[in-house]
Amino acid sequence: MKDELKTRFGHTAKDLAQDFAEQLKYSQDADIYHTTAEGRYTALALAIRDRIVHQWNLSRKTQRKENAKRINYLSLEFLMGRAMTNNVINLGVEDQLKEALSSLGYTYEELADMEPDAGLGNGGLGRLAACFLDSLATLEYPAYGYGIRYNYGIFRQQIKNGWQVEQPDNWLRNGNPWELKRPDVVYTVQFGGEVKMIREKGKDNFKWIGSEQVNGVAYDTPIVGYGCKTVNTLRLWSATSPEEFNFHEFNDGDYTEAVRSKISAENLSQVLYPNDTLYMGKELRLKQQYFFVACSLADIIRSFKRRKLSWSQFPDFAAIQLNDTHPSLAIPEMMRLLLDEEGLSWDEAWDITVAIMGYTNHTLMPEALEKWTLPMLQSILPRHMQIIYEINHRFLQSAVSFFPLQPQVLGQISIIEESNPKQVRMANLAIIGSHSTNGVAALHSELLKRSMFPQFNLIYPKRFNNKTNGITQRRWLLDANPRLAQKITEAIGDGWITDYSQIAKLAPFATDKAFVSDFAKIKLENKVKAAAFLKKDSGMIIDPNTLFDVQVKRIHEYKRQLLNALNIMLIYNDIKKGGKATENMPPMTFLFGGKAAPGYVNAKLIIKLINNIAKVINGDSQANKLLSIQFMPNYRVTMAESIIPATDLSEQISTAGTEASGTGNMKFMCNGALTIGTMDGANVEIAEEVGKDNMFIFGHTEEEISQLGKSYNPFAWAMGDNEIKEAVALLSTGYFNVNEPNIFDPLRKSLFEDGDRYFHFADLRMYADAHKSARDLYRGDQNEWNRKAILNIASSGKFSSDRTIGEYAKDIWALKQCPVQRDDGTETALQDAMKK
Ligand code: KUQ
Repeated sequence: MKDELKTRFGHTAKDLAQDFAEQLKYSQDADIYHTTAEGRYTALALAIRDRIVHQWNLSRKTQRKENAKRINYLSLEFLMGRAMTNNVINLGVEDQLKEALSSLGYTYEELADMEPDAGLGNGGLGRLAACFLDSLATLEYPAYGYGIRYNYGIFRQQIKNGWQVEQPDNWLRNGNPWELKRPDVVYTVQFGGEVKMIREKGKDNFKWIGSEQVNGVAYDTPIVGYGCKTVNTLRLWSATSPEEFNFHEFNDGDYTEAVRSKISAENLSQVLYPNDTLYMGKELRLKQQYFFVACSLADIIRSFKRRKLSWSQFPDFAAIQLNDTHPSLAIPEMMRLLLDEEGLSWDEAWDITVAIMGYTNHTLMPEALEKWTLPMLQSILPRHMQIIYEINHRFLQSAVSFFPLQPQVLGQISIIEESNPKQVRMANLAIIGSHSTNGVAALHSELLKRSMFPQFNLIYPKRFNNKTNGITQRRWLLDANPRLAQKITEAIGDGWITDYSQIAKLAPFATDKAFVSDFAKIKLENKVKAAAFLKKDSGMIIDPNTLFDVQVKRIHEYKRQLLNALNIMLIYNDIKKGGKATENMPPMTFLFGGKAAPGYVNAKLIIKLINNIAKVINGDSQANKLLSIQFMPNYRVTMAESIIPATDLSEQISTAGTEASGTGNMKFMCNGALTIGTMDGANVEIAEEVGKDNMFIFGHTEEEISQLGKSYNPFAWAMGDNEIKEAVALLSTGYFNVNEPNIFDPLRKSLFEDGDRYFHFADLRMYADAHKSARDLYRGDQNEWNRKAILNIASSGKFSSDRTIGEYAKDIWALKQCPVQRDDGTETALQDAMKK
């Protein structure tokens, strides 16, 4: 019998076809001719997952055996997108799989296209976490990502009459074949109640007795490193009601109350808050934060305790990185666990906490700063509030010597803001309670020290550091742009896939006739593919034989989609007048994409304005020969993978000093788009790498903006330039909203009456001129354009998240790589089954 059992898990096309067919038959109860598209996708995903699980197990065992330190990346967002194509590439079975499926009469792309995006994030911050997981696994660092398994991710965006309409994103509707529920990994989290002091052995002990309990159950998703050696874990918590709690009320006869509290517990992990760079002090959000922090720390501590070491060694085995302040309750929670549960002294607990925690700041925007009102924190987390007070007390005492006789400075750096009601400043807590505070690009990190936290920098000069963001070249080039990836590999070998600094070897090919012409051909093919994607996705029709000018990112005033829109008005006006600025213009398609926070009125108005401009211009038989304006509904990771490789001109035009880093800028760069942008965020470093001559840099620098400051008069800037004046008149006179009077008044008001906070008019002339030089170059010298595009790719080596993660590992986490042997599990699947 033993010998007759056939093993699975092989990697030939035949093995894969066999397993796919078996999954269809046994997990979907269908044969290959009678099944739904969803069923085929799920069957294929399960067949692939089977090939990952053994290596996953082996990775865990190896990391444990080697006593390896592990990084625990705490993030309220992981914007993963699709898993299938990424996993297939990293497993190294793409060719075999295509063959297997075609032998059964299916196409791989068709099945892969059935997968919904895992949209558990808003924008750059969540996608950064996803890129980091890919790099951590590929570089073989032991790592867990911890977050929330939201039942609903970022909303699906529809456009109706030009307005954004939000639809729920029920991404788990058909189940999720990539995750494994771990019913045995479950922790109980409490809220509310009160803190009792119990005196024991001459020591005060605090006992927190909550009034509400919620269970967190782990759902694990494997994170496959390229080459499938290390497979790490993304562990997401789902909230359920604790059994006992229900039974209690059930037995009291209050069935409805039991059901109600069960539902209320489950509310916690229902939905991702759709605000990007915008803080809203909602109680449910605070509970989400504590819920996932408490489950994650309990899990990290359980895993440390298995090693049976002393607490002082804890920081040698675990590092915790806080992705923004969203998980900053980890600091008081760690203190609570070490003090109240483990009985350590304050000083012991504090040293451990500070040594383990690292904090990444992602923004300077004041409206994103998290400040919980003290009464809310107090009522939901009474013990944490006590601990925060004690942390603050000790901190302020130690800070006095830095600022003698300056009580107002102490007031600024205090964790507690003496407002009414009082507020708890989570960023201050995060800086004080961690050994490292990093920004996400050089300029941003400088500004953190210089303008946002100068006093903290004085107290803790060694804590502040920079970790310039990066992106994974495996998803954003190898996976998203396979034809270009293939060309690059033919030119310089495939070392760039895991060592992206090697992309520099591409530089000489910028003037290689054959390579340049292949590059141009691939760009056009990608445009044709992107056009087909958009046609299918939203019925949109665009012409691949035009310059693709793309601005895709969250809609936010500081990102200045409005600047782009104003420039389009200038261009339009010039075309109508037969002016000079457009006389030799190449035909262009302006593509916009991005979601607005549902409560952000001006962001939603910007979407409406773009759509109205599109309607007028696309319907104007004179203008539409040269101009097509498109708003692509429901921008998401999967759309980015299609549109970015097709882009000629990448719009990165935020007001200098406002975009912490940007990561879309890097994705465009490595796919051979030229950047038109300001000296903001990582654009500064992109300019350093590729040279300003190979970009279209414009606008006031951060210094110049801050010098303009209060004396800035947008009206004078706008009216002093005749063409801008005419374009503005289009907006003011309602040219784009003849049937909807006054709807854009709030935008006009923000520009002219409220002082144009983001300096649109200070930069518009320079932007228009830079844009014209881009158009001229594209029209006039395709070879030169392509040379610059290829130089951009060749200069993008710095912007791999592999580089970023290497720096975090060395400077912040003291983390070592832990190599895992590759083993396809062909034999052990059977051996394990017979082990018992
Ligand atoms: C804030 N802050 C609250 C959700 C997201 C937030 C809720 O992080 C990117 C940067 C980018 C920055 C973004 C960010 N998201 C900051 C946020 O705006 O510039 O590239 C990753 O660091």
